[in-house]
Amino acid sequence: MPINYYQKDIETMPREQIRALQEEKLKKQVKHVYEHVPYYRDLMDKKGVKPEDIKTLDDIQKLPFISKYDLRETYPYGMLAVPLKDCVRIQSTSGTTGKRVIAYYTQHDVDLWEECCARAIAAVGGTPEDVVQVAYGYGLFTGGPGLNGGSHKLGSLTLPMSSGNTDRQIQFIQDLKATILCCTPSYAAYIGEAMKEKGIKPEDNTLKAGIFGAEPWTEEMRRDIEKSLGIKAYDIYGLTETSGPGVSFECEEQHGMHINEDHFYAEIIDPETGEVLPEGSEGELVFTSLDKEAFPLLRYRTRDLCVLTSEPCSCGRTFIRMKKPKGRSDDMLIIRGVNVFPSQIETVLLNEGYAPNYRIEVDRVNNTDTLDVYVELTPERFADTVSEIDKMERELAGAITNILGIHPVIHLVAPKSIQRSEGKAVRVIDRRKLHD
Ligand code: DLL
Repeated sequence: MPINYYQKDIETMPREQIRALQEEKLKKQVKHVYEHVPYYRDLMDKKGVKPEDIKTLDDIQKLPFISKYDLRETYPYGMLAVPLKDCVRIQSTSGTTGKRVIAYYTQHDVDLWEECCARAIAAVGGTPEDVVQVAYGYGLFTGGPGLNGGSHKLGSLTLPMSSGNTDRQIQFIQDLKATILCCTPSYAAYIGEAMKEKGIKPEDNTLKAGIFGAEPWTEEMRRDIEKSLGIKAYDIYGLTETSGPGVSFECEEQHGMHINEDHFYAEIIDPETGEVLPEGSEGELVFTSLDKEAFPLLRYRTRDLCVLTSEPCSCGRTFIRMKKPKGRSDDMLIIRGVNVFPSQIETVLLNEGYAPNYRIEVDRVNNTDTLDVYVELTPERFADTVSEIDKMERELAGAITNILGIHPVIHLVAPKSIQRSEGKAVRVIDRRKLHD
């Protein structure tokens, strides 16, 4: 099968040319931001750097970072770099961790974003022959609008389902013969589970691929979804601050996500010191939007922890790849002094044969952190007697202790007792924050 691209010339450009293109765009972008965003101009002035000082890509390191703090400070219009009349759209984050981030788009910015999403759909084999079911939320969240626009650009038949109403999702997959499903991985797992309950076998649906992102998910979760839906499951990454989904996407090789480097320049930094780390090191991802007009963030700190590689990929795409992000640095739990990512617990649960329906609760009792993991029994992992359940709980606690080095309390609970997610799953409840 020939490799499917949306914009082959750009996606397979020699790396020197990509870097030359980035350099040229960066210089223009810094000037644009300096001239139109007084807040960032002040940050640059305080650092003693002028647009003329940015002559090469490496000079980017002279520029100040931007973080969520700055976006809150400048809410709602302070980062806007064009007159409001030139904007045609806003999108926004959910604002669960504070004030919402509002992202603005000119028509050029919407086109650029949708092109990135079209590349992602093409990379999983998408063509105008495909029926793309978009089950990410629509509205302020970027998931639905982004993949919707990408599918249009590609010329595929687009089903703008939004998230939720799982029975209808399954009915449309069946009746309209959807071939590509786009939603969060946790919702994909839920749709797979619901299909099974309806007696629909994985081979009985027409889906061939899924494009799943917006939350961290493990390789074990990928295999689980692939099995339950009978598809190949691909990762897609992005954030509202940089446009939305499509900053990077997986190709059929599935060895990391190719970053759309003609639009975004990526750096990995030490989250403590801000120092730029060499390729291959794990650190915080930082993005610079090279040609967005309305909301062009320079050196935006994502808080996502990740590794970059520019080793050639056999798909022919030359864009640098990022590994699956481990999660945001602020998703990391510190429990009894040990760093714990929820994804580590997910890996153990799925490897031990449980389904990806779990909840992690952290608390502090008598000055000691407690870790409780609630996991559902499944038809495959089931026990009737208390002693059997005790044994399974002890075994699972042992498996998690081996990986994390701290001992959790496991609660095996009835099938279907943990709430399913139709969007981004909320799996962690940290009650220590409530006490503080
Ligand atoms: O989640 C954009 C998106 C929509 C991406 C649909 C992919 C698919 P936000 O709501 O602003 O935007 O959240 C962005 O979600 O900083 C990561 O922490 C996390 N995230 C997004 N994609 C992935 C992924 C959208 N593939 C934040 N793996 C980011 C892990 C992801 N984390």
